[in-house]
Amino acid sequence: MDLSAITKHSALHAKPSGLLLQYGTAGFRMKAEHLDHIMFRMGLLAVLRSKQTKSTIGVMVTASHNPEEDNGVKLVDPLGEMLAPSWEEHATYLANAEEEDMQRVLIDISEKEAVDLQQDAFVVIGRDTRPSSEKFSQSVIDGVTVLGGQVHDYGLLTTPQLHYMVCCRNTSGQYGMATIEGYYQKLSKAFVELTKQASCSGDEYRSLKVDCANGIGALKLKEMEHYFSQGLSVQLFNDGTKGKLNHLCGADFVKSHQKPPQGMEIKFNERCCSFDGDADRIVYYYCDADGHFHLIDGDKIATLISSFLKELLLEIGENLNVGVVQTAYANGSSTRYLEEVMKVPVYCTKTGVKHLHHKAQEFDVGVYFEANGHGTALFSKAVEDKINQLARELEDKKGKAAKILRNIIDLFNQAAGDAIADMLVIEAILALKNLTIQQWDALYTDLPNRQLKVKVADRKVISTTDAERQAVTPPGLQEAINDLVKKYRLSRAFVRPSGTEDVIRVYAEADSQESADSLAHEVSLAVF
Ligand code: 16G
Ligand code: ZN
Repeated sequence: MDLSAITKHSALHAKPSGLLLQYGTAGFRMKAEHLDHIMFRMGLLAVLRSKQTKSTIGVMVTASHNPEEDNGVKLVDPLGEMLAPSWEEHATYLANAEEEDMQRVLIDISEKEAVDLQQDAFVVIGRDTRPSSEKFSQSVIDGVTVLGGQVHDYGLLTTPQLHYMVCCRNTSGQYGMATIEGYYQKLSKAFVELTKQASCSGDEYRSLKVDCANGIGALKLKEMEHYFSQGLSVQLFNDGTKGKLNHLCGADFVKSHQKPPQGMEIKFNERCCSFDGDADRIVYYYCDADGHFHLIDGDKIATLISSFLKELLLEIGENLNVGVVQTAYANGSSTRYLEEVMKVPVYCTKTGVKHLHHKAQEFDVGVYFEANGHGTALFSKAVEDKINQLARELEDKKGKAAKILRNIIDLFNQAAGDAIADMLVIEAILALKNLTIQQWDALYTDLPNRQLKVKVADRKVISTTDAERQAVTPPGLQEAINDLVKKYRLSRAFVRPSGTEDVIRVYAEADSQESADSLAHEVSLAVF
């Protein structure tokens, strides 16, 4: 380690004194003006992680669905997963080191993790379309190079595309080619093959309106569109040419306001979807004959996907364990439908993609989605091998199901939830199953629900257990919630400290909107 070079460069990315930040659920995220030192330091940390794992590490500069003025950064681990929890702690430790302590902290982390400093390091970088992102990726590069790491800067990418690149690079190309072209070709080939097998090729399956949140999803979908246009034509809205990133549009806006994004007119029967600002989340929606808006969230996406997969797996006759992973925010109707009608086991984890992803890895086929539209499906190596073999060897009904599965597996981004990949999976399933968006929506009826934020002096006074469904502290809070819940029918409520904002989140559901609203309100009063 050239310690004097580190000191010199670190001073060029000086930490505002007294600023303490934490590597949260999705990395560091806040107002862009305070983040330059974090970018430089995450470049340094990525080098240490790369040396330790002897693998390529990714750094993504994005603040997802946050306003344009914010930014953020997260590290991507070797197989395209989120950074390991012990390294999240190192990230926080390094981020908060005072200038004069930088060398000591770097040495500390290296010693704790037995990093061989002589080892080569390779870091790949991606960024979203925020005005601050380009400069920030330069700061990351500065951090990587000062520690002697090599860099490949992919420039503008969606978050899941960067996860894909990291995964490809560390699996000797087995997962795909680590280029944007490789990504487009892998997904489009699978999608076009699938849509060719769909018996219905009526016009209603051919077009989709996409709200791109004025973000990176628009650029990438425009680049990719002609690769899959044989199977689907997309009409892009909020493509970043006029509006502001995530402003009154995008998956987060549509899900939390339960209304259409600005800048998109929806006619009866039109199928629409929204991405978030870095294109790792997707929700669908439509308007019925009376002009009422209907949201199809991550829970219903998980239901569509898992029932489709279950059916195909039954056809190939393999006894595989399929599991669905949700969080406490999953609508009670979705959980009931999955368990009672579809007979698939459902598991609940804490909020945050890494928890769901980790749980889903335990199954032969694990489908995970947060209600907010973040999710994907994971297939074990043994299952993939088996399906490949059946697809190669059989020409009968079983072989046909295996071929569909083969393509569906290729279409999912197994490294991370991916709005583009999920969109193509959903479009392929609807076409193959000959389902309209209304029929999909009618699988079950969501229980009315309400989410509220409560500002408190210290959100840490609330701690939870049982995948955030039960409050442990402060004493008496859970009992109070239990009493409130008893007053309503089909009701459920929980509180949890947010991992991304300084607030407490309250969730309630019940048999009517009025009940859900008043239960949420009463629970929020109990928090004080
Ligand atoms: C982050 C998470 C998202 C989660 C959200 C919850 C990732 C990549 N993103 O955005 O999955 O739903 O945080 O935020 O893990 P909250 O803790 O503020 O409710
Ligand atoms: Zn996102």
